Amino acid sequence: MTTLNSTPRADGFRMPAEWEPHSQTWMVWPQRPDNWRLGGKPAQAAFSAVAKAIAEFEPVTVCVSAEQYENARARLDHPAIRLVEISTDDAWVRDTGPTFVSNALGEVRGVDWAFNAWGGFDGGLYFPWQRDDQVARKILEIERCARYRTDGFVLEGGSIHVDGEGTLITTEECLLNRNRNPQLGRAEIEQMLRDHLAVDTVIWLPDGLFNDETDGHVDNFCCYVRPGEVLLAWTDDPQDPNYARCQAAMQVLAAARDARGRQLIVHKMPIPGPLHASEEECAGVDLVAGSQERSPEVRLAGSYVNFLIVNGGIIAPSFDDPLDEQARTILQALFPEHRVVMVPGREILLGGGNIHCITQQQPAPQRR
Ligand code: KQY
Repeated sequence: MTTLNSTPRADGFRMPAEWEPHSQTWMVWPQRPDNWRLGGKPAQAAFSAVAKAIAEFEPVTVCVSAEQYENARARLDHPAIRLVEISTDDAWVRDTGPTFVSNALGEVRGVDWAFNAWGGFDGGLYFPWQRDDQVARKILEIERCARYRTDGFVLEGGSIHVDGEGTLITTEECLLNRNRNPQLGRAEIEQMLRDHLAVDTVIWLPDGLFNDETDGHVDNFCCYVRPGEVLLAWTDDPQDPNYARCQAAMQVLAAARDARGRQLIVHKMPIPGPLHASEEECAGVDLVAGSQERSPEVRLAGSYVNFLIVNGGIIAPSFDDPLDEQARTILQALFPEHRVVMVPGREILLGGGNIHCITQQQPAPQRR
């Protein structure tokens, strides 16, 4: 495979918006018992439902270990779902997979960011993470896509959203965290984003959602729905620990201008819950030193913003919550040309993320 020493921007590549056409979506099969309760069985059912929902709109490739191949193949019984055997540490391909970039000639390449399990030895969620750090490279190799590797620069795909027209949204809580790139300041981090994603404007929200174990990934809090319009997780309850976070994000978004000089329209999405894991759910997770502990006292970072845009569809989590239908209505109104499909997201949330976090879109080659 080819690893390039240049940057995507210098080579005429940019990160497309998620709503641009995909050739497929990538996922990874969950199995680690210190993150997924009951040996991953409920999570495997949840991931299967997500994969099959996406497969109604576009092809899906699921990476699976050798020992889980037979089981995964039997459960992912859909003609549009392909399995490939890849060793991983866990199942968060948004963060471990490549960020695909494309050019006007219809070529697709990938950025392989360094990965440190969301903070390395300073708050990271497990050790070792070497196999997860290799996922992007392996996917690019399978797809015969050239690779840009950012050795020493840590970034997860869930910590960024782009509008495809030169603007990126992220959070200071994550990207400026000392457990990612302590050697770099804000300006240097912005420069990495400019060089690797071909963006011109970076909008920095102060924080992500309360208790998000990724240190506030933006994909659980705020996303683009089209150029100039974002969707922000929202509460009007001053007692909610998310209140100050939402207010601070709104202030930044209201004052922001995007790369094309637009003022942003901000849509609000209610936050489900508060949601908590039950005693029984927590008891089903293996206790391993260095892995994330689970407790019913800790509020889960549940969010309807953690959805995936696919070709003609929106795949969004539901939580068996009274707000589920309102979330669906909001999404359907924001995406009138897409069909909104809600898939139970609780099991994925118990592992620390949701549908956007467990998926990675690969853009279709497009001549522009
Ligand atoms: O939400 C994500 N992007 C990843 C969450 C990782 C949680 C590991 N327990």
